[in-house]
Amino acid sequence: MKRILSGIQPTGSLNIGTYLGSVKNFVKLQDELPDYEFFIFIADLHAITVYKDKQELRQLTKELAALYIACGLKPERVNLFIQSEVPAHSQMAYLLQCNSYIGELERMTQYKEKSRKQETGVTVGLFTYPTLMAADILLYDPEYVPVGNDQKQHLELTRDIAQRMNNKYNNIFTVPKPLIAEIGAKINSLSDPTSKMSKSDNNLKARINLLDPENIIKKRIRSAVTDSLGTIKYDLENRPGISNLMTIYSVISNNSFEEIEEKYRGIGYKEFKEDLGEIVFQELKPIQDRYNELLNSKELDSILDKGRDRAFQVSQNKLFKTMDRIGLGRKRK
Ligand code: ATP
Ligand code: LTN
Repeated sequence: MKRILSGIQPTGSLNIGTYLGSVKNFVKLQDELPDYEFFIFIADLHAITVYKDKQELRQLTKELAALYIACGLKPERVNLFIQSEVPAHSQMAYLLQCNSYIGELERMTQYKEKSRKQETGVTVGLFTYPTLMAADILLYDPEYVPVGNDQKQHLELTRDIAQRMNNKYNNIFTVPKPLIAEIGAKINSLSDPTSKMSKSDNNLKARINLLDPENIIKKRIRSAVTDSLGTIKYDLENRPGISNLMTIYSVISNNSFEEIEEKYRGIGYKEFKEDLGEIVFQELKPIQDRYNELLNSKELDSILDKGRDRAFQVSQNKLFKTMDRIGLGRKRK
């Protein structure tokens, strides 16, 4: 069966950037592509590349799993699991590290940015992170990997490693393709609309979390940075603030930019922002209700058990096959 796989890091609560750029796309795909098997996992091993408090890491991991289901992932369609519960991920990462070059990892933009921002020591894990991500992917032979734009480079590296190993060891891996949502692929920060809305940004005003209450949602939109022109017009390069808000509007309401411009002709930011606050709240309300029901339920645990078991089966198989091709251990019958 053909497969689709993606991962998300438990580095902070889910915000509308990740939701609109990634989760929503996933929810759509599970229905649009009935003959694919889906895997989605919480990448907790990725999260510890920088120090995380133990309790917080556990809490966020569970919260994310519950939120994914609350956002509409169907457990009968998607294998949802926690990365660290499936040991083949770290084992495969080592095998891939022995087939990757320091130079290519040094070129990764995310590594360069994150290591620059890092005040204390930069860990080896942060540096080898893309090889763990490549392992996450190659273990499952997915045809597609839905990611945001920022992960494209990591996916290209994954493809390079796969091709390199396929040449050396006689076609072990499916070479995966990125699946980038056309619109909503990038939602930017509400306070600095030229950079990505990120869950690890220290500035709370920069984002709206899926679990934020109504008054905070509306307040964040009201105080979002725009410009002094006061017209509702999409122009990403020159007017990133209003264009970002229009992107959010468009992805949720399914209106095109032209339709939004038409609707708000002669109307200022204040009214547009009021409407957008309401639209975002209405989108998030049912998600929050379902989340509260799920968080400490047996249902969530059994979904994660089922996901882990299926992931274990597929990944362990692939790991053994790869070890065999490389010549590690005794030959398996
Ligand atoms: P961090 O701040 O820790 O880097 P993040 O907010 O970028 O985290 P991830 O867990 O790295 O979130 O991302 C999960 C998925 O959602 C990825 O595919 C990523 O590209 C996508 N994504 C994250 N933030 C956005 C955003 N603002 N707009 C669109 N897609 C996003
Ligand atoms: N690195 C990704 C999260 C991630 C992922 C993956 C995405 C880890 N492993 C495998 C797709 C496939 C991120 O930071 N968004």
